[in-house]
Amino acid sequence: RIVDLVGVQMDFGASKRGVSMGPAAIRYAGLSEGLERMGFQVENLGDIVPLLKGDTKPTLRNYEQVVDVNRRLYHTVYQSLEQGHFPVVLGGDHSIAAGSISAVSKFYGSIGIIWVDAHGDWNNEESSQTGNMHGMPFSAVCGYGPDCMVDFGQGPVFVDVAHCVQIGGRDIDTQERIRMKEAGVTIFPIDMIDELGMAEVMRRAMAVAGEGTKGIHLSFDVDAITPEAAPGTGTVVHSGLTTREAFLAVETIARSQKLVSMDMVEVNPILDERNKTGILASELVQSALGKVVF
Ligand code: DIR
Ligand code: MN
Ligand code: MN
Ligand code: MN
Repeated sequence: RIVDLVGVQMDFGASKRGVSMGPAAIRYAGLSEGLERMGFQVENLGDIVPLLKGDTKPTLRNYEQVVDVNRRLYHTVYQSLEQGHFPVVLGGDHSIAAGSISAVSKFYGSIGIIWVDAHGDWNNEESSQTGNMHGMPFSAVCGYGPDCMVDFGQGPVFVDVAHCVQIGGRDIDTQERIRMKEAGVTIFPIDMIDELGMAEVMRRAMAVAGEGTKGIHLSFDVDAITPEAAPGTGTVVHSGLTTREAFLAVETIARSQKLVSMDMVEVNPILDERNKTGILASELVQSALGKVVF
């Protein structure tokens, strides 16, 4: 099986700079080597680099650079899938999930999404308090806007919210929460993980995302994990997933054999401690692809 690694040096979707160096940090942590030890053939597609300048507006900050990168990522991921490869997208801020998921959804027609994140990423240009586009991709890929993030002239195929799961949420904006509930996303916020345990949450999540779909896309924002374990990210939120809960989540997805693509995003090396978060991200990708503990 061939894994395509594509980095996206994007930080224009976030308020803090530096998450653009995330792909390098995850690569330095030994991701290719680890995947090769697991028996994968790894094709390194290099990094997508944003335009130096572009248009912006208060409700969609740096939208021209964000849209341009997503359009290029869309084509890269689509080509990867056409070749029968497994695309792994390394961020970069989370706005890039719009391009990667658009490609997976267009290719398969019907997919499920598992979105692991402290945030909902379910804003659009009206509901967002910041205009930061990394807070919008989940909404965009499900057809709730902003459409510019997912419409590259290909005829976007939106993901059915009936197969979408949010895991680890604990910092959701007021309007965003209303929009998520109205849309009908299945949500396992952090307090529900406390109560049910991650094993049960993942059993339920796999049923929602996996049953009746051709495959699952995992979009993993490292800020889902508690800041003590993952300090290298731009919008830390206290009391998040433990590392073991995070590994249980991705190991469960791996065992299902339904994973067809993934993003690992929001690793910011400027804010990290000796690449702790980059190393964790690299390990989580390997586990999502089936690395076993014993
Ligand atoms: C906030 C923060 N909900 C926003 N979002 C994210 O700007 O829309 N932070 N994704 O990582
Ligand atoms: Mn996110
Ligand atoms: Mn987040
Ligand atoms: Mn269905």
